[in-house]
Amino acid sequence: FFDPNCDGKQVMVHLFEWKWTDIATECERYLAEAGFCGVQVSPPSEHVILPENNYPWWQRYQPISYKLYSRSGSEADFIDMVHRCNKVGVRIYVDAVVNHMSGTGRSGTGDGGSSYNSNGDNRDFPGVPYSAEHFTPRNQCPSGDGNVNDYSNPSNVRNCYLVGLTDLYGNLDYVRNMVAGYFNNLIQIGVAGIRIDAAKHMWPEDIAATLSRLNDLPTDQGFPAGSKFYVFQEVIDQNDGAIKVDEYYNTGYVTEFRYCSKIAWGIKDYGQLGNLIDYGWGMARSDRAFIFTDNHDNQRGHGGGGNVITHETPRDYKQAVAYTLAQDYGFTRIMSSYYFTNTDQGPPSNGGYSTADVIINADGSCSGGWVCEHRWNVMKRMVEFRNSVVGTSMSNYWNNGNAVAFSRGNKGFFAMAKQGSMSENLQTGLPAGSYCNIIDDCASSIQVGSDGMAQISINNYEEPILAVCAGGCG
Ligand code: ARE
Ligand code: CA
Repeated sequence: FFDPNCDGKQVMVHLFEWKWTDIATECERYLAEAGFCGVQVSPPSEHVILPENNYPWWQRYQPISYKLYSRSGSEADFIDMVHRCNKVGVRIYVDAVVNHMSGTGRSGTGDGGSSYNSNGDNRDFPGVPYSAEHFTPRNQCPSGDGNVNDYSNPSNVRNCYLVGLTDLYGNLDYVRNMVAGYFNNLIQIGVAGIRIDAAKHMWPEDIAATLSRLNDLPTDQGFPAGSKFYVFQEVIDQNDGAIKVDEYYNTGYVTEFRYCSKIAWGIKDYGQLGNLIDYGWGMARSDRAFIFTDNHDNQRGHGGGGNVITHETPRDYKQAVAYTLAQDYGFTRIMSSYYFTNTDQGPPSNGGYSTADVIINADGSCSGGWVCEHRWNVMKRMVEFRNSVVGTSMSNYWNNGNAVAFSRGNKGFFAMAKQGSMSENLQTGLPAGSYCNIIDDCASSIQVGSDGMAQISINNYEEPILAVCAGGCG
């Protein structure tokens, strides 16, 4: 569960709410060449449809079956996407919602034709099928109203209903088999791994028992024999409750949300950049930490949002992502968003439920309401940098409060200047030679002497970043 199965590549992108047809094309026209490991896709499982809330993005976090019919497209579109992306070496990671089904008080029919009824005491999901006996018994949940409301109590967090979502009883063999069946179907199609949504609200032993039922990845989709599903688990541990990320180390990586706050502080106050990884804080060990500057929740104030940097402040955001990809902690994901004015607002649409195509402009940027951070030049270049320096650690760390620099072994060197300019003679750790800055597409370069020293100059207000690699990046 620990290998992302992408030939050592280091960065995944979340194409939040993109349609399967657009993702397939994006793998072929951009992601493969840019060196991305893969794509986290929005939940593909059949979900509630909520016209009364104007089809919010979060309707996909209320599954009604494990059929692959969602707002992003049909099962056939999904399979075609996985196959086309695998063919060009870009992996697909599914956002798997298996802690719960729909919210209470809902009924209807999904895109795959499955009916559901969670009104009153009904828990009918014939598309799986699940019925009332498959949901966590009320007497297992210590809260007064049956909902999660006490994060200091593991039974409350894991046995009660998260924001009113009907909680699956993961202790049952039946439930474990149904969830494992869903995952094995994804595996058979060629999906390389999953994000486990709301893993914090599931018992680690239930996750382990479910994953123990999984098959190896299929060799006919280009995976070496014996490859295992990659797993990263959404556990929001901000030192604010009883559940700790390290309870989940046996079943995969864990989301490290403290990193989001830390990088935001670091960009505001460069002096803090040296202290991003704080094991005293309980941050996950590097070979289990799944990190990102922001995600689909905290960029819009859901899921403990707040002090994070997003695409809305592009200059800061470029620095935050650049630093995240330059340093050596964790496995990294970058966000690709759509513009919104309302935090519930769904993706750009053709009116109603139908998601609009992503429009690619002649200069490679996006329009039609899609931000496409992953296509910004700084992000693209830093993906090349991270892939090029894999396996090295940070050294020659230098920070004067306004600018920061470090080497990645003898393979790469990175520098960044908060005010837009710097000029310092620094140890690069690189062999003597001339190296060009990939961030400005090699318009500038540095000359490293036989002692490894170089004059490091940055003069670029919008993108005050320098990244060079021995032998070129990417
Ligand atoms: C929606 C409505 C609710 C309604 C519910 C059921 O907003 O009002 O009661 O439906 O009908 C997303 C949205 C929710 C949405 C849900 C289902 O964010 O608003 O509810 O979909 O449609 C906790 C969890 C963490 C979770 C965050 C949001 O620990 O797992 O809350 N994140 C994931 C996803 C979300 C998704 C879900 C889970 C549900 O990434 O996108 O919800 O599938 C502290 C704690 C954290 C806690 C955080 C916020 O930081 O430490 O544990 O996160 O506060 O409460
Ligand atoms: Ca639960």
